[in-house]
Amino acid sequence: EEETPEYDHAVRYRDGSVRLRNPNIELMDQDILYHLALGSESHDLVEMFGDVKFVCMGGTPKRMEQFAHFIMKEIGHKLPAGTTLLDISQYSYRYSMYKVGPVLSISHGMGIPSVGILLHEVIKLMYHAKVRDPIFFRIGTCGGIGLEGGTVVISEEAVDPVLGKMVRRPAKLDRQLARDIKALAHRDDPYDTIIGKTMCTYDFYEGQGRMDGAFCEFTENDKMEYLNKLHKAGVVNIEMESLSFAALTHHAGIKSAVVCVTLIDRFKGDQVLAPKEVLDEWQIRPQQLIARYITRYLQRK
Ligand code: R2B
Ligand code: URA
Repeated sequence: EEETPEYDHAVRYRDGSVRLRNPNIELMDQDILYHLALGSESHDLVEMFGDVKFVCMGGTPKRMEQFAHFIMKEIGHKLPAGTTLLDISQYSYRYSMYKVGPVLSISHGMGIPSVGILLHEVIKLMYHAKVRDPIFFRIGTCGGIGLEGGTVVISEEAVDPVLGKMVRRPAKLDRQLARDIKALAHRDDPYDTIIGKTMCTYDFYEGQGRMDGAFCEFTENDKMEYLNKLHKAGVVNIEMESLSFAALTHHAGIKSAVVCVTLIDRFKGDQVLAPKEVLDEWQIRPQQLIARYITRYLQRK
């Protein structure tokens, strides 16, 4: 078997398939992936998911359903005659999951706990299905700091706000993957695609220095000082999942990237004011970039 350069016996088997750092799992008679509505005994996970290579996650079920249709077109995948795309996890009533050939498209909800629960189960799914060297992407939205709305940001790392100070946790994203994705931005795209630091928060309102929540205990000055401090520290965008996304995929030895489009420049306001059609158009941008990556990858094979 060929070894990948990042081969690590703690997190990979020799053939590159995902290994769990939890000895309890293989001792269990069955493993129920509760929030995915799947189980290791009730389903043939190798048969269903063994060919997966890319796991793409984003906040909403609708966007991830759209991405599934989009990537199907992009990679020229055909569903078996008489079938339609179905939400594999529909009976979990929590997350939605679509499979298009080697691509999984899954909604993760909002915030670190939600994406964290999902990642535990998806990483276990990779293990049960014996998936080799999967690559995980988060394709999402964010607030920009000094960036025009519609800018695409590829995270170079995720940082954590702790009492206004930024604390670095081992939340590593794959820098080479970030550069490879960046290289796929088209020169004539009518928006910027940049690499930068992403701050991950536990709240959308006060947690991101917004003054338009149900409460606000700080002044406009405090807010501007806060945003300036972030800007100076090199933070270009704020969202709510990158930290656990980076930490958990890294801990599992899985390559990952976070690509988000900015919906607003936080130096200019708090409310997301762009019309729905504009927001929809913006949200396709990270999807297009990742679709280019996946398409290239599959053509290389
Ligand atoms: C971006 O958008 C959501 C909040 O509106 C949150 O999930 C995030 O990270
Ligand atoms: N998502 C966030 O977390 N923050 C924003 O400002 C916009 C989208």
